[in-house]
Amino acid sequence: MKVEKYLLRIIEREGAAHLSLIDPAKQSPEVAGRMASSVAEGGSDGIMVGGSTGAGGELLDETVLAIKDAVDLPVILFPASELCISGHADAIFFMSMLNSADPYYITGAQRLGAPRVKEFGLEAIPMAYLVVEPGGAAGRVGKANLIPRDEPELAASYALAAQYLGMRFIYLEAGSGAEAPVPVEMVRAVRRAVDSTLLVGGGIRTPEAAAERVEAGADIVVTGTLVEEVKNRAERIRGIVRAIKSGRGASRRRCKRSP
Ligand code: 1GP
Repeated sequence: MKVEKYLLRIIEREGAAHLSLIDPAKQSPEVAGRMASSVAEGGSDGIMVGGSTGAGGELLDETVLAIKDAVDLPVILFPASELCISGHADAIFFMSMLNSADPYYITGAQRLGAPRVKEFGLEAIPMAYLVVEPGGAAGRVGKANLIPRDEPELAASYALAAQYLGMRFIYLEAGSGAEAPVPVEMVRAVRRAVDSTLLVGGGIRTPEAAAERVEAGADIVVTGTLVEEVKNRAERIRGIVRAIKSGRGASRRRCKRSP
């Protein structure tokens, strides 16, 4: 089954999905494989591989292969540039940072990477990447005109533009390790504006924070820093997964999407 369809099916049946982010630059492929096993044990629905450091080449290939050896979950590339593409992954978030000040991050890297995506036969999932304050490394590297935390309607306008441009997924990113995740009010404003599949990530560390954002309309919660924690990794992920799949979010999505 295609990865996009797999994710949509989980969202429809379980109310929301959880993705774990592994940055290939932060550990050996072998350790990445072990991390993947414990997030799978915690109930994560898939693994995103990438990071602002832009690891590519052999390290990326070996990391993807180690993860695929360790778990039966889809591996989705989350590339910082055209150099971060591996033919061993199952899919790629083919993303454009719509609020970047640098055209390279909007269409430049995409132009350079597209032929490789085709050559590898990767499933490309079109995604708008919107970076919200504080933005972290993603905001700095991508030269983002950060969306202020108190301007939910600005995020909603970008999201609507993304939908009209044909992007089926929209990622609201506060930056890895952000002190506070994307505000709930902003998630709600974006959900009101679009029907797209909505991802939220950056600074989500607790089941409550994750569940609040799903209740506000997020379809997919992404956690990265939590995955890097050595202690109780599976339990911490399990707490988040349970919270997003059992709350009001679950019934909300089921009601909205059932025929
Ligand atoms: C970063 O949104 C992701 O792109 C994950 O953020 O590391 O804070 O979970 P965290």
